[in-house]
Amino acid sequence: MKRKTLVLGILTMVIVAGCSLVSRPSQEPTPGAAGEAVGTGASGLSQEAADIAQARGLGPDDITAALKTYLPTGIHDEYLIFSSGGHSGQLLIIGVPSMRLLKVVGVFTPEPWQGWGYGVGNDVLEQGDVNGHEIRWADTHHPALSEAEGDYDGQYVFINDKANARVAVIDLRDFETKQILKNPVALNDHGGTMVTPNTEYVIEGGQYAAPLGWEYAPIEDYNEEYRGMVTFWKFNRQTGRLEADNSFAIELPPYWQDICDAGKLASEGWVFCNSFNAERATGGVEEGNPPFEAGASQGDTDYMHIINLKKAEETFVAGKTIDVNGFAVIDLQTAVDEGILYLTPEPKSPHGVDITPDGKFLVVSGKLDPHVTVYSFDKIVNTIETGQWDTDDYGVPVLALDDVKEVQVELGLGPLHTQFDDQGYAYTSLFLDSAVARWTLGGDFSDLHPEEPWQLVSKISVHYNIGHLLAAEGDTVSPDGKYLVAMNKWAIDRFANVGPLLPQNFQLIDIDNTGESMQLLYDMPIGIGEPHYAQMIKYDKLSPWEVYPEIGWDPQTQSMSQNAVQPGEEKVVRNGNQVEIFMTAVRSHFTPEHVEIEEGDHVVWHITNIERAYDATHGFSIPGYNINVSIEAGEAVTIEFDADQPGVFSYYCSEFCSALHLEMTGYLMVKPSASSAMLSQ
Ligand code: RUQ
Ligand code: CUA
Repeated sequence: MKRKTLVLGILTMVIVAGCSLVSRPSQEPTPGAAGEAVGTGASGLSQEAADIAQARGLGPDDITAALKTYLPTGIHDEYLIFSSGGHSGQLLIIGVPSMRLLKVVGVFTPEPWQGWGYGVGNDVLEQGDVNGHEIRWADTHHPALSEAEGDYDGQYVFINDKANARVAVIDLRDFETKQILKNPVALNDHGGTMVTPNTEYVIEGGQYAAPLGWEYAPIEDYNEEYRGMVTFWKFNRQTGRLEADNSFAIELPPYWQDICDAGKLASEGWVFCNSFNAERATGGVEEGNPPFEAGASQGDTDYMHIINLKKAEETFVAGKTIDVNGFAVIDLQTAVDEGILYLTPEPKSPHGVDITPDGKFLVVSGKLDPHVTVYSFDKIVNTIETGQWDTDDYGVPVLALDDVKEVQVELGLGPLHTQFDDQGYAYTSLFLDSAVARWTLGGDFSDLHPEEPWQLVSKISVHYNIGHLLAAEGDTVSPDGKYLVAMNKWAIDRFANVGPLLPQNFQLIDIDNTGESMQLLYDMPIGIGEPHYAQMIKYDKLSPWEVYPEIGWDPQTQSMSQNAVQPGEEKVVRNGNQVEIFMTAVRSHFTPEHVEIEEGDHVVWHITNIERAYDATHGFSIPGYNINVSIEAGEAVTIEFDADQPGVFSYYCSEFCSALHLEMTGYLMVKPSASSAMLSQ
């Protein structure tokens, strides 16, 4: 009974406090949800809640955690996570603090609900083909929200495909993929995508060295013929497209460049990438050579790459480039001669570079070193100015670690990635420890916290094997603090067993209570591929459309479609064996409902959803022809196919749009051609 009273008291306290946790959008919760419960029925509800708490053995922390993530119906999340969908080739959108999955955006991979690859988006997917090979999966790693002055601006998000070195552009007005580009220089990437502070460029760093343009060269020629790269894709904010003609790559030594970050504020105009095979190990364990894992980690240090992007841009504009597969590349010698590229040692198989919010310090974690190494951008620039350095085998300047290092901070085992909050703390994922370390920044951040600078403050356990972490706007010039998500690779015992392939585990952590310990709030299983990185943006920075701006809108051009069909203009037009169908969709019918064509016709089918109501989406599917599209209010789509199967095909609306949704159907009648009619007799 005593415990019950305690729980009850805390429950009431946190219920009241909890109301201020989440900023509420304009609409009110539906009656009977939290608003009423707190005001009137508190004692009755709390008694029931206390019973539940007792039955489940929930302590005060559990109850607080539950309340911090609970959102009554109709209440929106304060933040959205844009997460890599891993192998699914998609982009996941998740609300915070509720951790509700809101959408899975089809990017590199067909997505049936959105019709992505089943009638629409095919052109975009084809842009990602490699030498004419259809690639319809992707290993997505790092989404990057577009930025203005180093802050997320909520307009676009980019994401890379590590497996095939591709980048994609998603427009956040309608959350649809607009462009996929295959990197012409490399077959795989990893250090993409990251953006420069005003999204002038989208960065795509390479990974496993190979001859540029994926030419052949024997592995014995590794040092001479194999190369790394980093690509700078020019982004045009007006058109919402990356412009290959205004983009360029830099040839790099074959050190296996890994993850990059763009300088900001103090370091704007520079880009930093770590690498993890300065040893230039070439593997071949079957021939008695050390395996890659040993060969690539035998040295004490690898190389951070320091790139002067301003100078690289000038060099590109001056035309001092070579051509690889039709793409401009600054070769390694030019990069050295023009003062574009510098290296500096970084300890023990590092993974990523993360720049502090003021742009003054760079944090690198060695996976096999219990420290993070903090570099001073000032010291880097000063050292470059002195001209005092050694060079590597390719003549690239190597700045001495002692000249550019600020400090090393011991955090724990297997440090990987670092993010920041608004209180002068950094957070680093510890893969081997399965923990997140909170530590203090120095420099101007020292004033923000009571502790000594550059010091481990606390740790929280996560479950298990954390890869990336993300804090709210935690890689921008103005992080929000509040929430952090641990992107755990392993889940082991956290969820019901669903067989040997387990979901990953996203764990939401409250980091708002600085001074006290971080609190684990919620476990979210991710059962659709292995996400790598994600970013968290304040929801009110986004302004997505509710319906497309005009009836007959083409999402690919974000303008009125030439093929828009207005009500009353529906028709079927034949021109030789080319048949063009102009159709409208509205609750609860398609016009026309009969389409009669001939086997062998080439069909171009335009459909406009003429609705103006929020959420009034119609689907359109034709059996046997692998067609299913989603047509949102105002949208105009065009589908093309060859009518190579005679018969009667009932097309129908595949989105439950109305009470008479089942009646939203029609018949496509494909008359057998004379020859197939003969055959069937
Ligand atoms: S990652 S293994 Cu730690 Cu960003 Cu791709
Ligand atoms: Cu339209 Cu169902």
